This record gives sequence, structure tokens and C-alpha cells, in this order.
Amino acid sequence: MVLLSKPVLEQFSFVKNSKSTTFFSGIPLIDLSKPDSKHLLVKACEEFGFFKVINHGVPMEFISKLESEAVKFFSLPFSEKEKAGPPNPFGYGNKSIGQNGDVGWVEYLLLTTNQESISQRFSTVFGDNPGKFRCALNDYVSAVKKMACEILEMMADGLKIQQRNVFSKLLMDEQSDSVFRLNHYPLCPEIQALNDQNMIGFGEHTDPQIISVLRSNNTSGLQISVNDGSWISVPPDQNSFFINVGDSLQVMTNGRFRSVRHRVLTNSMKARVSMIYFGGPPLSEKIAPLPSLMKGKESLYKEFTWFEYKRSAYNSRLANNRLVPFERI
Ligand code: GA4
Repeated sequence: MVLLSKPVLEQFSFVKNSKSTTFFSGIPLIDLSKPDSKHLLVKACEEFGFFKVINHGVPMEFISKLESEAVKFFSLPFSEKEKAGPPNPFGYGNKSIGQNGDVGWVEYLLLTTNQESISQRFSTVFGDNPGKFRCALNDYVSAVKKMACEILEMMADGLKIQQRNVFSKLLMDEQSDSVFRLNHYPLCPEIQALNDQNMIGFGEHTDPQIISVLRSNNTSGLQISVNDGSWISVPPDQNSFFINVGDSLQVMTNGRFRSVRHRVLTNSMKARVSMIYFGGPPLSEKIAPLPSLMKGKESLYKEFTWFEYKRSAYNSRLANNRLVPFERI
């Protein structure tokens, strides 16, 4: 066991724990097998920017294969994992998040969903069988991307937009700038000693992309922020997916949908493993409110491309409200 000295622990942020974690039972639940769900889906995106999806059609086999590859990777000695780093733009990262000084009690792999660009470094780490990891990753990402596109098409329907694929075509584009992330929140035994405190695994933020699809093992930790600014704990469910509205979708709906502020607290009993697909547009894509959603209203945002937004986002701190510089005053 690696013991953390006081100065090391001081780099991390803590939040006061409400002792017994009370889970929020009102997370919107969307059954993808019911075509009627599109109205619930729109409501969930307006109210929370967040919902849970069941009957998603992603084979359980793809999920468990990727999870076991991820667990295998994170169980390697640090000296081995380090060979797959640094994480910028893609690779292994430990505690440090982004390039602007954010830290969390997390280690991760940041990957592009573009097969050709998967770095050669992975061959070194996955030594005997890099193909197995890649294969599990490709199967999972293809299935999750398909589901994300179905969800985006239901959203367009629910919003009465004529062009059903107005959002999904951005993810389907060959140039789509989508990202995939595997997170491991290890146990931190020292924290058990700190009464009433929870360490921040991944600090509060919104996702810059269009849509994020998250799946985790059965370990709690994810919290979302609701309108009044309070945090609610999301009950874990390893058989379902959780969907986040990203900043770009908030802009495309002229603020009707809200990108959800979320964070992850460490769990002192069980390690958390999560996998997230961030569906993004091509770099050159203009991100602007769809005319059919404007209804004579002015755009709340200045004109910008995904490249410009991404550059600005990656220069920001995790907790910043990244859309502010792009709002029309
Ligand atoms: C949040 C969503 C994705 O995990 C991510 C993150 C990225 C990173 O880890 O490098 C960022 C963060 C995320 C937003 C602000 C910047 C960039 C860390 C950070 C401080 C991969 C992404 O696209 O944006």
C-alpha cells in the first residue's frame, strides 16, 4: 500500500460528505425501445442535461470485454503504464487532468476514436496482445457511437426538427473529432481516516462536445449539479448508460438543452472504473443554434467553429464556465 504524506494529500480537493450518501431517485430514465421516449428525452435535456438509458442495444459482451481490458491495464505497475503517457493529446495520465493545473484522484487513458491514430505506444504497453485491447475498444466504441446517434435522432424528432440526422451526422462524419476515455478511481485508504470528507476524483466540469455516453462499474461517485447549484449523487448501474448534454449541444439548441455540470468523488470502499465516449463534430464545423429552434429569437452565442471552441476549452481550467466568452452580451 502506498501511503500518502500530508503534503501530497494537500494537492487534492475534498468535499464535505453528507455521511450516508443519499442517492437521487429522480434521474430521468429513457427506454430506447419505446419510440415515445423522445418527449421524455427532450424534457430530460431541458431540465437536467442528463439521463439514464435502458434497452440500449449495446451487447453486454462488448462492455465486459472492454472493462476487463481496462482493469488489466490499470493493474500494471506504474512504470509500465507510464510508457503509454503522457496523455496530451492521447495516452495515459495520472492525477493531472488537462494542461492547466487540475488534479484529481484518478488515472486514465485518453484515446482518439480514429483507429489509424491510435498511438504506437500502446503496442509497447499491451505487449503480448495489443490487438485484444484494440478489438475490444473498436467493438465497444462502434456500438456506443451507434446508440449515441440513435439518441441524437430521437432528440431531433422530439424537437420537431425536419432533418433527423442534423446532430448525428456530425458524429458519423469521417472527420468527427470524438474522444474516448477510460478512468480508474483507485481506492484511497488514507481517506477513510478523514471523517466526513470525500476526495475529488474528477473535478466539476461540463463536457465541451455534443454528447457524452458514460458507463461505469457498480461503484458510486458520479454527481450532477442541479439548477439550484446543489449536487446530487447518481446511483451506479453497470447495465445502463448515462448521457450528458455537452456545451456544443447547448449552443445548437440555443440554450434550450443545458450541458450538465458533473464531478466524481472517490469511493473509500471500491475502485470505480468508467468508460466515456465523447461525441464531437469535425474541427471545421460551425457550432451555432439551428435556425428552426430560433423561432425569431436572437442567437445567444457568437459564431465559432468546434476548432475554436476546443482550443479555448483546452486552455481553460476544469471548473470554468467555458461558454461565457462565446456568449453574446
Ligand atoms: C472534459 C471532457 C473530456 O474528459 C475531455 C477533458 C479534457 C482533458 O481531460 O484533457 C479537459 C476537459 C475535458 C475540459 C477542459 C480542459 C480539457 C481537461 C481540461 C482542464 C477529454 C475533454 O474533451 O474536455
